[in-house]
Amino acid sequence: MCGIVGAVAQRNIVSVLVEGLRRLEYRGYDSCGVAVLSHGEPRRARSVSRVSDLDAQVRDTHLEGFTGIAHTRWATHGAPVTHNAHPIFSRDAVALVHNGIIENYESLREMLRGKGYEFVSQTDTEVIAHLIHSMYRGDLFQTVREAVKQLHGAYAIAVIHKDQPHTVVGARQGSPLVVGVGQGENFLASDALALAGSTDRFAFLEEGDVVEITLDGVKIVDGEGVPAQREVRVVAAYGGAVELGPYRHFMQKEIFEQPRAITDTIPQGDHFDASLFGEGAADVFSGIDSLLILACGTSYYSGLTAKYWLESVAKIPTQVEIASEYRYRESVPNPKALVVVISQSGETADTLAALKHAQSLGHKHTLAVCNVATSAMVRLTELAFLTHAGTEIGVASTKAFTTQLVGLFVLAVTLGKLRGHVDATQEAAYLAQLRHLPAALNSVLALEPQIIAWAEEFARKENALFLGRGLHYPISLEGALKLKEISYIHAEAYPAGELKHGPLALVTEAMPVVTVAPNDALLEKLKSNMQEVRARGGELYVFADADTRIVSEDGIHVIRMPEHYGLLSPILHTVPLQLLAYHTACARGTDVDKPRNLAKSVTVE
Ligand code: HGA
Repeated sequence: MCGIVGAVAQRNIVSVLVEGLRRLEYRGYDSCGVAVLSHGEPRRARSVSRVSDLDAQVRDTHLEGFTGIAHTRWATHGAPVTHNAHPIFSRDAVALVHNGIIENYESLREMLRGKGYEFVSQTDTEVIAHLIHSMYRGDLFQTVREAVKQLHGAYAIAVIHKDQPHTVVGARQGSPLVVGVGQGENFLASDALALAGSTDRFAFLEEGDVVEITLDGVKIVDGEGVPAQREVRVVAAYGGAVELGPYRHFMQKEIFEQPRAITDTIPQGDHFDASLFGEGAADVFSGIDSLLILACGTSYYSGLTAKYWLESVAKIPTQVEIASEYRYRESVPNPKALVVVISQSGETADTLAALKHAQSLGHKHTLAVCNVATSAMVRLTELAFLTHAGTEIGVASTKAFTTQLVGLFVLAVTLGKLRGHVDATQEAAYLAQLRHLPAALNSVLALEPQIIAWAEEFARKENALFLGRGLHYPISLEGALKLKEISYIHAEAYPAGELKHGPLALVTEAMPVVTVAPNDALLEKLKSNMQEVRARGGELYVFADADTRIVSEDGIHVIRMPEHYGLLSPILHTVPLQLLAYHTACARGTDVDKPRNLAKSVTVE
């Protein structure tokens, strides 16, 4: 989703800004741009192509300046065309970049038109630029503080004014923005990754903050206008994570990184302990009577999987809800419920809003399962479990999902122990299974050549059904999501028992049916469902545990998974579905890491 970079320095910062955009490319975007103050005037370059094209433009036009802002745009208001690309100008004095959505932009536009401002884009963003221009009286920081009071909606902005050559002003409400602290130079960015190579010291802005960066200073006021200090933290190890190495795409690299990511996420020590979730977790856990999990997309599916674990291992009632639905519906709050929010980035706008909504309803106990320690979500929740997936660049989530599952399994066992449902022998067995998981994953990854052969066939299809039962139903949902996200094949997932209640009508020889078939208590039921498909001429592609005795025959293709892996089996069964989607997309020649219309950090509603 949109990425923002800003810089004030005593050197030409165009290359820093463009490199920052390159590092934010993984978030997904459809156009990009950069503006600098050059000899007292804002100058810009914009592109509806890639950042590499923008880079060529700035070199060709010798765009140079010591103060500037840059942006990758994922259009919400107005098509992805050059005149809508940011930075947006107001009367050649103000240049502004924006991440988010201004909900009252229509009334502001009317008001500003009344003052003689001409609108040249279809963006909601343009009202902010003109508003700041109209209110400017010589102090950009003060102007932005006043102007943002009139905005409804979500924003992170960075803005420059031609009369203040060594100043960038930023503000955030609902969208992320960090300050990068340098020596004699300072930066703003949507996330710290953008500034790798320029600084490793960051201050994370709070909701409502307005910030001014100059050559030698950073000034922050909070939403009430009160001067604020935000702790400056060293955030290291961002540098090399964005290298592709020997892989063809980041998604492939990230699929193969899962054994390592899971090893790093599995807690050390011989016990599942509440302290893994933060200080005071034991007290919180002993006072709760249920869980409410809120998430979006792939993270929602990890929540759905966790519901099975939490109810079977910890015997604690668990509700899982899509964050964007929860935040707008009237629900009945239960102050004794633990609210669990799940997000790779910790900045997912809908999940953040759902968390705040839950808090406003009186939910005191909150836990984030998240991959970014410095994210808004981790800062807003009482407790946190950090996954150690490392930077995930591919838009389609892989290692973030499986490490979330590890975190949620640890939560289920920890709660089970505290509630007296997991004894020491069980605990040791769960821990041993977790520790063996990376090795088991390696043997699943070794199935890649067989999956490539299937992918060649899938690439010619336009529809696919995915079936799973019980714990593996959410995994079939995740498999269908992966396939549609990156190969653009229409895919739907069903709990296999639902087949006869509708989707069976779709089954013909043209409809491949992918089946997740672990050797669990539901295997015999699943086999019956498979027969229902075969009887209608449907072609089955089955990921079957080796001990299921499901064999390949006419119309049934089988890839053998390692032995059944008990409660952790969903983590293993996810991986071949990721590989199937990946290789199908490769065979169709899609832009695997940046699928059309999608973005990585979904920081708008
Ligand atoms: N609403 C603005 C910015 C969109 C955005 O933040 N995307 O991530 C626009 O459409 O230009």
